[in-house]
Amino acid sequence: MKDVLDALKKAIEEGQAKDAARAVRAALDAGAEPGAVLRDVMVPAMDEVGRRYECGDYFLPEMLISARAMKEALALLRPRLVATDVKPAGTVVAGTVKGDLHDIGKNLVCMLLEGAGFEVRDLGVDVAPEKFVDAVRGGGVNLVALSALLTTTLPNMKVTIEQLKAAGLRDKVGVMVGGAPVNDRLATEIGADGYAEDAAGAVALARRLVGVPA
Ligand code: B1M
Repeated sequence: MKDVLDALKKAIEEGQAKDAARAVRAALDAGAEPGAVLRDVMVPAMDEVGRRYECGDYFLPEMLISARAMKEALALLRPRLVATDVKPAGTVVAGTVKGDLHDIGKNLVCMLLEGAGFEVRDLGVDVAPEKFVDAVRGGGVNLVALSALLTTTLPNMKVTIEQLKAAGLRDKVGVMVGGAPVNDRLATEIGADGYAEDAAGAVALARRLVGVPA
């Protein structure tokens, strides 16, 4: 099993999508637990890609092909992560904020929320505040989940919350925020209802915000 998981990590780090897919299938066939594969192998592989980018070993194209490999591997885990017989817990409108194209973490949060019984309306990436407002105005929404990976796009979380307020909708929904540069303090400062560090934490937070027992 260790060889398979090492091969998966290497394939994501080096952007070999086919090898990554092959390794995920092999790991699942050998009985690996999908959550552990994600947490212990795939997420650290993307962290390593970020580290290589930061120190100048990788450039944008390498980051991009690693992201593609990660997404292919994630697609194979998806059926296992979202398999659920949990009662509907509420509806979440999710998206990566305006100016930000990072969606792997947001997709993961959406998958685990679905797996926990939430209906998820994923608005995608580079989502303008008005789009979040329109989605909430449409009705039936309990939570808004905002993701941001860039320090430069963090302010758009605040703008989105302010636009919800201006539209008179802020009190009707819980707002949760997350992404690598986000923290508890920022969440409080911008008027969000909570911050989660990772996708599993996002599920726990979402349950708390809608009053569903963990
Ligand atoms: Co970008 N990028 N990137 N990038 N990229 C980072 C984020 C960076 C940290 C890399 C680095 O320098 N080390 C850096 C940001 C620095 C900063 O602002 N602090 C960076 C940069 C600078 C950039 C560009 C500006 C580069 C450039 O153009 N010069 C550019 C910006 C483009 C844009 O968005 N406008 C850019 C582009 C890209 C790609 C397109 C090539 C690609 C994204 C592809 C895609 O997502 N479809 C990419 C990638 C892959 C990364 C890294 C390497 C990996 C991100 C990732 O997918 N991680 C990243 C470095 C890193 O994070 N270590 C980096 C895996 C994922 C599972 O984790 O997304 O953190 P993460 O999600 C976690 C938690 O954060 C949390 O749960 C998730 C699962 O546990 N979470 C939430 C996320 N959202 C949440 C919401 C919640 C709760 C929890 O509630 C609502």
